[in-house]
Amino acid sequence: MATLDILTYPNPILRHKSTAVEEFDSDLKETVANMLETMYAAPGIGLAAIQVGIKKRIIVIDIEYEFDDETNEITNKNPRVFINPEIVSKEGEILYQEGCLSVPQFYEEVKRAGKVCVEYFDVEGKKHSIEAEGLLAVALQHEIDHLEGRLFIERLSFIKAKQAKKKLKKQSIDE
Ligand code: QAP
Ligand code: CO
Repeated sequence: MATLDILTYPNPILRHKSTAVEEFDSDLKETVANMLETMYAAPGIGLAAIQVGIKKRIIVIDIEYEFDDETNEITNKNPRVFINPEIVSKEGEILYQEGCLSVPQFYEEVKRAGKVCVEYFDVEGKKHSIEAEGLLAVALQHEIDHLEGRLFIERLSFIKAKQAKKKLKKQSIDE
């Protein structure tokens, strides 16, 4: 296993549309394992393959794990893997303060569907569907956006998007 480098805004690769996984082989399992390791190391709660430069429709999410300050170890891991995910229905609304490992140090509220039904495959190629609400629904929509080359800063209101671009531009000059 290895941690991978995370691409950051404004890297144009983050704009690419990812393509479907067709072979559920050992390469896929290795990619998933590396993505999980990268997410936990960051630390983050979600990661799409394109964020580590892999143009495949693969997402990992863990919204449950905690960090134990005494042992310096991650506990209560609940890694979720979604291959070729598809939102088949959405309803309601949720406003959530989002961040992104590819847009470090920047957080802003985004409005999304409050509840989604997502069909996906596991690493073995078996099909599943999940109904998600709250944080998991937000995470799924945020990560599925990455597969389409879309970042959460494009989902902000026009005025907030402008402020965000200005701030991010300044950050990349300053650093
Ligand atoms: C996407 O985001 C997400 O700026 C995952 O300096 C966002 O893991 C899912 C992070 C909101 C659900 C709700 C961001 C870490 C992590 C930063 C992340 C940073 C360090 C973001
Ligand atoms: Co993101």
